Amino acid sequence: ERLRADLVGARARGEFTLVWQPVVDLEEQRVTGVEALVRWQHPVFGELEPDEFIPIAERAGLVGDLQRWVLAEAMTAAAALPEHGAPLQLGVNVSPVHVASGTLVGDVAQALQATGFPAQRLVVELTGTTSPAPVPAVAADHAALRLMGVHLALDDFGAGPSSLSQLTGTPVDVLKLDRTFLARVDKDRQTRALCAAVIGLGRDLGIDVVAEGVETPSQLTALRAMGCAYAQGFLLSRPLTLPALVALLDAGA
Ligand code: G
Ligand code: G
Ligand code: NA
Repeated sequence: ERLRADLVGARARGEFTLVWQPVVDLEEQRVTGVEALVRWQHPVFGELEPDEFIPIAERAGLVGDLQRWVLAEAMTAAAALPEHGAPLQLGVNVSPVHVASGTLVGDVAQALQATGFPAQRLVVELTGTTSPAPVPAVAADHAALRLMGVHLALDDFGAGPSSLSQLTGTPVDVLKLDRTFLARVDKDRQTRALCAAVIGLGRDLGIDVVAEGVETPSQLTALRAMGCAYAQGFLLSRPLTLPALVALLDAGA
């Protein structure tokens, strides 16, 4: 298929780019982190979103190569971001297929070493929605990453096959509350109760909770009322180009 063939040389041709979405501390009202999101500038089809090409890369055995580029590029760029206050945390998404391939730990270690980026500022975001049941090798990977000082986040928490049992394996540092909950957090009691429960669980377990996909002021109000510490979403900021992110940080966000 066309995209699959084009993916093979895309990295070498410099067609991948990153955009950056701020993570906001709701109490301090400032940006404390950024999530790096990959884009593919396809020569014919224009900008493609990861949902359109990560699955193809996974099936073609190319996701490790793509991910190594993302890790190095994200850390290089994040290391050079302006600091106003505490250094930003950097979130990088990893594909479950990459985790299962067994090279993730080595790839992260290599990128940390090559870029000099502090492991403590890296947050590896693991998607639960597509991952198979965690196998021991995967749990060992997670433990190895944490030993290196890297933080782990469970992405899209609460959606798909993600489950509470994920919290009994390797400790995680961050739960990212899936944006499908946010869409209704200010609309119905059941959703509000679920969000409050996840936020409370995070507090009890010492895990930071980030609400994803905040789009309206009323959603933000509901989250604040529940004591949610961090949020991400179009209301706070869309994913930005690097220059736009730098401008936002310099403006004292
Ligand atoms: O903005 P958005 O279309 O970027 O992202 C869609 C999905 O693609 C998200 O669920 C995100 O987790 C995933 N994604 C974004 N960037 C990367 C990446 O660098 N690697 C992997 N494996 N997934 C990513
Ligand atoms: O968490 P994941 O890595 O699954 O999320 C990243 C994806 O979510 C990207 O596609 C990004 O563009 C998208 N996204 C970020 N904020 C919002 C939002 O407020 N609303 C919606 N619908 N999507 C968002
Ligand atoms: Na993510």
